[in-house]
Amino acid sequence: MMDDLLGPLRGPETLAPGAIFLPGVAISRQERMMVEIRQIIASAPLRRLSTPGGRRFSVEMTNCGNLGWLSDASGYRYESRDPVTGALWPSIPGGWITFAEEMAARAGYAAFRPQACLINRYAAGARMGLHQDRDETALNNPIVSVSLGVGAYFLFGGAKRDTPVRKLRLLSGDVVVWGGRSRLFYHGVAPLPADEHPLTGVYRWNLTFRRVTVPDRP
Ligand code: MD3
Ligand code: FE
Repeated sequence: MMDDLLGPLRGPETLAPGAIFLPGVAISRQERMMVEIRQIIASAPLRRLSTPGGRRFSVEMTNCGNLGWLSDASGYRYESRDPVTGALWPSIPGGWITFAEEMAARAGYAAFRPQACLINRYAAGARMGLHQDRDETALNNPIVSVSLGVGAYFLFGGAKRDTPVRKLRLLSGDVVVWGGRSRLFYHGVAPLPADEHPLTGVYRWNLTFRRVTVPDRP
């Protein structure tokens, strides 16, 4: 077996109830995705947001989609316009939507239709502290995460802040679908190592596809 060269086999794996790890499934699309990211950030520039408490995120962020995630002194929320430009957020590229929907379907969430894509960029030392994603009303929908570029350690805990965290190495092209009972689990990202990747140079990018609102019922 070639296992000794490739390391442990990386296949679909359930990390926690409702959380499915799909290693490498975006590799064939990652180059095109980076081209599309560059187009998006040309109209919705990356920025370091402020927390409601007045600290700044070390991660640079922007959004595409009908809604974008924001944080400032007024709190965390989703809005349809970019406060930097005053314009609507750029559209989510069509290929990203079908890909995110297919990944969600593979994890058992066939009805997932994303409205927002948060784009995070990590340079060396950038991190994301332990938090829950709870600014979405549509909490019965999963979040689909795609990692690109430099590898990072993702930290995932449980339903309470003091649940011990497990570490998961996320490499370029890895996808994780977080839904069901893990949707409100605490999670974060350890400081990015000073490293390089041929696709992205010194950076790690993460895309998270999100359903924010519950569809209206007739
Ligand atoms: C687990 N981003 O933007 S994505 C975030 O790599 C965020 O940039 C990280 O956490 C990153 O909010 C991790 C994976 C992720 C996203 C949402 C989750 C994991 C999750 C929601 C619940 C549990
Ligand atoms: Fe998060």
